[in-house]
Amino acid sequence: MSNILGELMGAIASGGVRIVDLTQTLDTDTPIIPLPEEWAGTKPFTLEEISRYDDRGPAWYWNNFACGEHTGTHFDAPVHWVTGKDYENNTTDTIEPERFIGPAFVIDVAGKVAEDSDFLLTPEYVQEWEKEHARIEADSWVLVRTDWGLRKGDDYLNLSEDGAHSPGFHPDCVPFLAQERDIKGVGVETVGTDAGQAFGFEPAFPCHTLMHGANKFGLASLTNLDKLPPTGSVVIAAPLKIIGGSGSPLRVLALVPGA
Ligand code: 23J
Ligand code: MN
Repeated sequence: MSNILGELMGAIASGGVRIVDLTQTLDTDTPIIPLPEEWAGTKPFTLEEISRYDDRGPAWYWNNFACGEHTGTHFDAPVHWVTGKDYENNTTDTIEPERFIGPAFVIDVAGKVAEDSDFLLTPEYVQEWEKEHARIEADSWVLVRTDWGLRKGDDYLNLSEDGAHSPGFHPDCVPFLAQERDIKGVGVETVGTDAGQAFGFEPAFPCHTLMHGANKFGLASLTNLDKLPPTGSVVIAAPLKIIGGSGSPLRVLALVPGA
């Protein structure tokens, strides 16, 4: 094994590099995105036992599962949005695998979100964060820590009569991250990468519209972002190789420098 990979394996074995799982468990009550009724909705996750060491299969246990591509902790490919539909290699089966791995820049807005469920990350806020930490690198994952992943039950979607109330990106922040910083994509703890009220923004769903319009990715329903340092970790987020896939549930892993 080459030195660099041998050193990495040694560091993982010794705790010098820790693996943090940024994935929520897929369960039958995993929240799915609520869309206004005029639009088709996604299937929730379901699990159906095929056999469990019984007369249906004496020595083996297995299940069928079903869900939408955008269920639970999942990946958004550029083809998911109409603005990203004409890029080459824009589907889960054609994105080059090197693109799934990159350094993570973790912006903590949990305090702001505790005061205001509709908090929107602005380019000014990101630039203040950069002054304190580091400039966001090209081809990086920008992860927004909101502690939303700690919410349980109805508090997660946080639905009111006027729609969901959950944090997201200000429309001006997305071109800043996509063009000025040329990131790989964004990752959030909420059910989707756009704020709960983003159906009414200009443009509607600005993160989907402008991130995928710039051939970038999204990661939704992440958790454990509170376990990551602001800079210095590496995130691996490789979706299932669904033919023509617009996204998929996936396991998202962070490699974090240990003590
Ligand atoms: C379809 C329509 C609107 C949205 C979404 C999907 C998602 O958030 C998603 O999971 O990509 S906002
Ligand atoms: Mn999605």
